[in-house]
Amino acid sequence: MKRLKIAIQKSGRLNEKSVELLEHCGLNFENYKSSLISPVSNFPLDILFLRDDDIPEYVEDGIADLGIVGENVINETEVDVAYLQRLGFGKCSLKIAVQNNNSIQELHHLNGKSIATTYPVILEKFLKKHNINAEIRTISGSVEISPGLGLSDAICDLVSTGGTLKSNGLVAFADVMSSEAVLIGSESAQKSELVNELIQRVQSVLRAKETKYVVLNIPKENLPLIVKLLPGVKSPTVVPLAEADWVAVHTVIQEHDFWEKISQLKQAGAQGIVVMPIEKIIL
Ligand code: PRT
Ligand code: ZN
Repeated sequence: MKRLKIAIQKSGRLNEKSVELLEHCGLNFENYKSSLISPVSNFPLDILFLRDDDIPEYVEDGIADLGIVGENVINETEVDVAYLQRLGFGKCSLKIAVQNNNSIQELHHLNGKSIATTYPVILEKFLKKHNINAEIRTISGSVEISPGLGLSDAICDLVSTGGTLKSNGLVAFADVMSSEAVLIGSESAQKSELVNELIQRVQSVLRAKETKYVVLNIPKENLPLIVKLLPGVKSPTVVPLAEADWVAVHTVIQEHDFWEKISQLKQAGAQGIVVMPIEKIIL
């Protein structure tokens, strides 16, 4: 059987989470920083460790069947690849920023100004879309210092916490794009059964991350109230307790409204609430 190849970042912001995701998919492989390729021992898959900028093209050319990379890199390299799954990590936004108290505060103020960036392709499209005529200065890194050095009037760079902008006396005023890590595939990869198997594993890991397993005790008479609050995977499992008129309810709760749900459950009479992480959810 043909072995698949997946390209992930060798080192950098996406490396650790990419490796972790593949491990949670049950794949066994050595994660030596020195190796460029690592075979998975229990699935017909080889892992290629590359610079993130190279990943979209490797996938477009079919050298790798799959890749994990930020959407910003995909858009910048303008490749033709299939988006197979958003992965929920490596979240950031590409923003335009200027020095504090600058007179540039709205997009149209950028007309006739210069913007330093490592994302000239995305920025050019953005400026065109908004009919802005600004000069793009493509640099290879440390974009945040260019206004201070007098190299440009503004910058267009990735922001996650905002700490870098702040410590360089910059303030963002326009969002160019938001980005997260995605699983991409080559044209042929989408038809492969092995790829589908892998996507399903990835999805079951992601679903599990978004949910918590919850066990709680409740007086039997309050059960209808609780069942309404907890749709669960299908419906909650109800187990009798030694104490008559009490039951234990087993269910899952979504991460996004977790605390809200817990407080509703307490109000509905739930006691002894135990919360556990879920490893996988296979539908
Ligand atoms: O060596 P290689 O080419 O593989 O890596 P790289 O240095 O090009 O990329 P790397 O590891 O820095 O980032 C990989 C990917 O992580 C990016 O392509 C994004 O998809 C994603 N990502 C998420 C980020 C950030 N958050 C981020 N904050 N990439 C870069 N940054 C930088 C940003 O450029 C700025 O310098 O972090 C700084 C801002 O961070 P805050 O937290 O201060 O706002
Ligand atoms: Zn890079």
